[in-house]
Amino acid sequence: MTELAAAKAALKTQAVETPSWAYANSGTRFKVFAQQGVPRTPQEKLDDAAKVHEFTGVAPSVALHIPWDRTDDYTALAEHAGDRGVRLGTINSNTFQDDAYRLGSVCHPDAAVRRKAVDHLLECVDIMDATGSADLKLWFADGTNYPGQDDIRARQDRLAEALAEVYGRLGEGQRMLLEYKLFEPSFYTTDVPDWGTAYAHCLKLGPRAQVVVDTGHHAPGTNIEFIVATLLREERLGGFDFNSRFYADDDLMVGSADPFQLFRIMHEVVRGGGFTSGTAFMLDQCHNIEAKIPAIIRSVMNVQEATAKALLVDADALAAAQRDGDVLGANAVLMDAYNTDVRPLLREVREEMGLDPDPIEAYRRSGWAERIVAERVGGEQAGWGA
Ligand code: PSV
Ligand code: MN
Repeated sequence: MTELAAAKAALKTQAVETPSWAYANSGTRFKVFAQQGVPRTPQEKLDDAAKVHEFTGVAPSVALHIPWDRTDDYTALAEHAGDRGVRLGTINSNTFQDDAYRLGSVCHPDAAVRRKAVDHLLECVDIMDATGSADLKLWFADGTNYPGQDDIRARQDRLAEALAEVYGRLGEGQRMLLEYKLFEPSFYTTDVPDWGTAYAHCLKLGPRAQVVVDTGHHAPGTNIEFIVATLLREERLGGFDFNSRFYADDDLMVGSADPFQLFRIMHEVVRGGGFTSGTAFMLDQCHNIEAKIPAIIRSVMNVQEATAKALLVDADALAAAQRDGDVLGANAVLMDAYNTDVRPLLREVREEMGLDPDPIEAYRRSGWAERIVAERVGGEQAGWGA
């Protein structure tokens, strides 16, 4: 197979998971701007996600957030997804929106609060059993705001204990993905602030505990591709939460602010065998002012473009230049791939997959946007926390 044919084949099998909450209303702490046609139920979120998959061909699964997507019958929800050509993906836990969690969840000084939090995580594994989901994603808002507020070390012990209980409950083929975040909502210490802390916990738990890299969760200037390379090398890169940031955890469209960073990340994914190692490629985004479904389609396309460029890196020429100590030559090999216009290639890939070459335009023509505005009248629109 030629290199181009291999790149095309890889692009056709790519899978980007979209998050249920991206289809719902969201905003900032200042204002949530409601949009017309926004889903009112988890089922309607899946209907929208199915459209993203229909037009891109590479967004076959949807991440749920519990309790935002709580429903009486998860098996029926999985069937609803299946009927529309998608499936339920990662189950995201939520231990940050209950009054009990003011001082933390699994790291809280009170054992009763820790119990409540762990019970929620165990409930998430029950849901995975019903939905057939393979991954449990954990992100903890735990931390402290003031020096001395709590014992930093004891909080790590509590975290380890909670994680061990949940890890022990995982069924065959299920994984625990631990997500780190530099800061927010805690501002002095965060209990899982970085990949090193997440990795240390995962290492103790076992091979099915892996780290999630949310691209928005780092200090400015952090070399995220180095983290990706390292975690892949250690076989602990569980997945990505893709999004884009300018300042903090802005949850903007992946690849919008810094497509070059996304390319560098995907280059390390390709280099480290991330397409075959079970790494999950998820979006974690909120579309506050832009139309949601086309924004998600655009995000999926941004990931595809970065991936295509990464697949086009001439690995042999790069290795040769690196071996020769040819600094500029090696850099040029990488830049050549980045500067390639891969849009014609992706249009071809889509046509070969039986899709419209322009997913955004195909979505616009489909009339789905008008239909949901007309049909989704009344009821309560889903939102962050609803
Ligand atoms: C936390 O900021 C986070 O990145 C986690 O993944 C949460 O589950 C998600 O955002 C909620 O949007
Ligand atoms: Mn995230």
